[in-house]
Amino acid sequence: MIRGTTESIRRMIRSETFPTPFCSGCGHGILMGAILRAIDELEWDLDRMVFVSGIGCGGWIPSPHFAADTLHVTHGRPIAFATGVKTFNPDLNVVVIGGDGDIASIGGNHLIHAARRDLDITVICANNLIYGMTGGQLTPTTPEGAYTSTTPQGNPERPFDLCKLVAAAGATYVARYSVYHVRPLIKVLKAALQHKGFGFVEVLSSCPTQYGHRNDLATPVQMLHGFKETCVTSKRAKKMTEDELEGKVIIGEFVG
Ligand SMILES: Cc1ncc(C[n+]2csc(CCOP(=O)(O)OP(=O)(O)O)c2C)c(N)n1
Ligand SMILES: [Mg+2]
Repeated sequence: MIRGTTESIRRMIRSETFPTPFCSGCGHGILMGAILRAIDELEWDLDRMVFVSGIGCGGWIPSPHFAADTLHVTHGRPIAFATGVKTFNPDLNVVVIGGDGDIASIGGNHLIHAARRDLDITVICANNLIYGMTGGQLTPTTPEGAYTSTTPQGNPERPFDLCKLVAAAGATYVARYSVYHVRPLIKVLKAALQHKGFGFVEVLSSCPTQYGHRNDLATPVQMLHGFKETCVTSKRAKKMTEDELEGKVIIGEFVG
């Protein structure tokens, strides 16, 4: 098997599950491809991996698409289930993939305590800034002022910076990129998978259907362009003033 080819990626997908349930322009498909490419480049055996996801569009990324053992569990509880899987089977590579609601809203407490324990799992948060699957309600990561189905006059709340949150809680590998930044994203996914301890990757993902069309980013291209404009690397951010950083999202490897 030659790695990095369409064939080597296809063997990791249950073909009967395609096409995916994602809307056109959804970034979760790009993230799905990046995760599979990371595993392919590492030459890891899917039989030694378990993927755990909760309810939400982000939860569809591994389940039922990955040709591996997948647990599709209660909304907000994938890290709790993953804790059990890893504790009982310490030799398996356990990967949680879920949305910002799943991981950081209803599942927020599991997130910080798994980070505090430095549990040896990888958590990939597909952050589309919204509850995508249930109609576009705000989440703890929705930017201040953003329009959602439950904040028609703009979000009055301050969002979590998930990377700062898990780093403060004790995570030993932390990184963030968007689905626009595919090559560096694959690189940090590989690092997080290989990391011994709690590895966290936040991935800004596009949701033109529920988020974009309410926030002047109605097309898939506008959403990706938005990530290109909004994201600044941690290296560049160091040279920017607080005013210049207003409204920007810092990307890169923060811990590890
Ligand atoms: C215990 C429980 N609470 C609420 C719901 C309803 N629910 C299902 S998915 C979801 C939010 C999905 O948002 P997110 O996790 O960000 O994933 P996305 O669809 O945006 O990828 C909610 C509130 C549920 N299924 N179970
Ligand atoms: Mg979401």
